[in-house]
Amino acid sequence: MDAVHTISDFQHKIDSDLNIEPKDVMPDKYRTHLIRQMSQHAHSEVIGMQPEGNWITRAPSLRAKQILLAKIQDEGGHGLYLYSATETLGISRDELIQQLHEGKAKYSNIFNYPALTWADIGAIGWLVDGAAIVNQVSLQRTSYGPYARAMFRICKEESFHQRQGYEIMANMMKGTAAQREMAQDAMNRWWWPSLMMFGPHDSDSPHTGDAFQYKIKRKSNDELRQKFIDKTVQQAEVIGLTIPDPSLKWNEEKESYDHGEINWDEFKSVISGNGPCNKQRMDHHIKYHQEGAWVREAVNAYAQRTQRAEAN
Ligand code: FAQ
Repeated sequence: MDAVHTISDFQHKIDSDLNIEPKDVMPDKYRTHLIRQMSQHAHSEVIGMQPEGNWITRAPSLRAKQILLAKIQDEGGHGLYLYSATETLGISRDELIQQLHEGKAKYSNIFNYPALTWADIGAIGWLVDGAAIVNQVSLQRTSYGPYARAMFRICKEESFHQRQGYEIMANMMKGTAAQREMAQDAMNRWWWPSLMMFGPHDSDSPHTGDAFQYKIKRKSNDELRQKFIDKTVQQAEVIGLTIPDPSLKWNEEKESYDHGEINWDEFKSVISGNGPCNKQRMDHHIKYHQEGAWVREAVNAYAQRTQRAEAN
C-alpha cells in the first residue's frame, strides 16, 4: 500500500498487518504512545551501559575485556538506532534527553541496581539481555516500521550478549567454591529485577490496551515474562544454578512454570526514582552530557558549513 493520507488508511494498514511509516498520517495517540515507549527504550540502552562500564577496567582477562567493551559499545549503538527511529516521529533527540534529565521519561528499572562483582556481568548478559531479547523479538512485529526494523538489528547483537553472559556464569560454576558462590549470589540479586523488566501484570498495565489496539505490542507483559522464565529455568539447571524462588514449580497442565509473587512495591519504588542507583545513573548521564556539549556544537557547525558549501 502507498503512503497513508487519512486516518482510515492508517486503520486499514494496521488491520492488514502492514507497517506504518514516518510520513503516514497517524492518530496523535499512536504517535505519542510510540514516542513514550521508544524513547524509554533508547534511554534504557544508553543508561544500561553504566553498570557494565563499571567493570571494563577490572575484567579478569584481555579476552573478557574485549568482549565487554564490544558489548557496551553495541548497547550505545542500540540507543542511537532507537533515538533516530524516535526522531522520525517528529521529536528531536535534544527534547528526548531533556525529558530524561527532568525525570519525565523513564528507563528500565533494571539499570538502577549495582554491578557488584564480575559474576554480575555474567548475570546482566544472561538474564538482562535474555529478558530484553524475549521482549524485542516480539517487537520485531510491532506496527511502526522504523521500530520493527531496529529490533531486527538489535536482536542479532543481543543474542551474542546473552550467550557471552551465560558463558561467564557457566565458567564460574565450573570454578572454585568461592566462584560458584559468587555466581549464585549474582543470580539471587538479578533474578527478580529481571522479571520486573517486563512491566506490571497485564491487569495493572495502563498502556497495554492501546498497545494491542495499535499492534505496537504483540504479546503482553505477562506472556513475555512467562516465556522468559520457562526458557531460563532450564538454562540455570544445566549449569547448576538455583532460581531464588521457592514457589517455582513446573505446571504440567499449563506446560510452563508457576512462580512466586514479584515485589511490586520494590518495582514502583525503583521506577519512581528511589532504587539503589537512580541518582548515580542520572548524575552520571547529566555530567557527561554537559561535558560533551562541545562535540555536539562542533558537529552542528560542521554540518552548517557543509550545507553552505553545497548551496554555493
Ligand atoms: N522499567 O503500561 P505498562 C535492554 C512503566 S533494553 C521502568 O505495562 P508499557 C538492553 C511504563 O513505562 C530494556 N518502567 O507500559 C540492555 C509505564 O510508565 P509511563 C528496555 C517500566 O509501555 C541490556 C508504567 O510502568 N526495553 O535491557 C518498566 O505498555 C543490557 C506502566 O507500564 C524496552 O524498553 C520497567 N521495566 O510496557 C542494555 C522494551 N515496565 O511510561 C544494556 C520496549 C513498565 O506511563 C545492558 N518497551 N514500566 O510513565 C516495552 O516493551 C514496554 O514499554 C514495557 C512496558 C514492556 C517495558
